[in-house]
Amino acid sequence: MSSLNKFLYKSTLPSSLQRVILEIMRASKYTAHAITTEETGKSGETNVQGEEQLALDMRCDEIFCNILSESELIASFASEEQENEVEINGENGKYSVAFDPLDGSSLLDVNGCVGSIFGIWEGNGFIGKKGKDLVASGYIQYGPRTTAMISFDGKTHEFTLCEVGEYQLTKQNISIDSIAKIFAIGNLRALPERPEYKKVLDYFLENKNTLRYAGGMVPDINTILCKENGIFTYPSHSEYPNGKLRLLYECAPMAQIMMNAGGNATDEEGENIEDIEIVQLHQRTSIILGSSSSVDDVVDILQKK
Ligand code: AHM
Ligand code: MG
Repeated sequence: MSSLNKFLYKSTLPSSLQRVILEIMRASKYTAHAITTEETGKSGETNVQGEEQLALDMRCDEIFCNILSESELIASFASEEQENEVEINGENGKYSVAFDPLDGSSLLDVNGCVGSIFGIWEGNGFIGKKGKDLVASGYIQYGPRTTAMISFDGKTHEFTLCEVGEYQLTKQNISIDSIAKIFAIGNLRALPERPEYKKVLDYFLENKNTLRYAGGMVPDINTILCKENGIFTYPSHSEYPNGKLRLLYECAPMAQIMMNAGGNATDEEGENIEDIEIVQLHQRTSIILGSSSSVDDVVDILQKK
């Protein structure tokens, strides 16, 4: 067994990037504690996207912001909970970090799994960058256990938070099959207006695929990586004409994590998520992600209409 610290130390990552990853993982420990111990009620505030914020959305955002603000390595950060990016050391910093401090918070009141997602880019700021420019990415799942998938250098690894408060390596070089047996089909509200999405559902049913849908992007994608096959779909519809999930905070990091495990991630038109340019901090995209050959099949069905 190797601790995250030792694993990073033995990697080829620059020590500055190792330190940024460790700072994010430090924030995740406070976040895990806050989720287990603090109130799950509403805050009375709404975020930039007009969504009602829970007190924990704000608390977890504060944890990430406070920890990243202390680091001399951070040029800027951007949070899904905030309208604008925050410059910390500007051009004197080395990395910019985008994060969703508490993804899937609508699952908190039912004690469902939630997560944090992050992506690290070199330099100052995010606009004009792409998912393929990420130097590291990851997510943390706060479930019965706290686990993390961290991706860099073309590989994705799982770590588990142990009793003594240290992340230990639990799975190295995750690799998923090209054909999905598990499916997580999001946004079924699109079905009445998108018959081609109904065909995607029929395709999974006809292939006798197994439904595993948690309703949170982190646990749904974590299932695919842990079971080493599967597909997650979240297409657009009239309520979310460009899809619901955000490119910067959710889809670009998740795409890198999945691609580094041998999977694929595209939008519903088949464009690679990692090739989509970030033109706005809160830009949304549709996403089809997971076992590569199944991603191709779903895009084909959606495109034939
Ligand atoms: P959030 O960032 O506001 O929590 O929204 C993202 C979440 C994802 O975790 C999940 O896949 C999706 O929203 C589910 O949304 P819905 O239940 O509206 O289909
Ligand atoms: Mg989110």
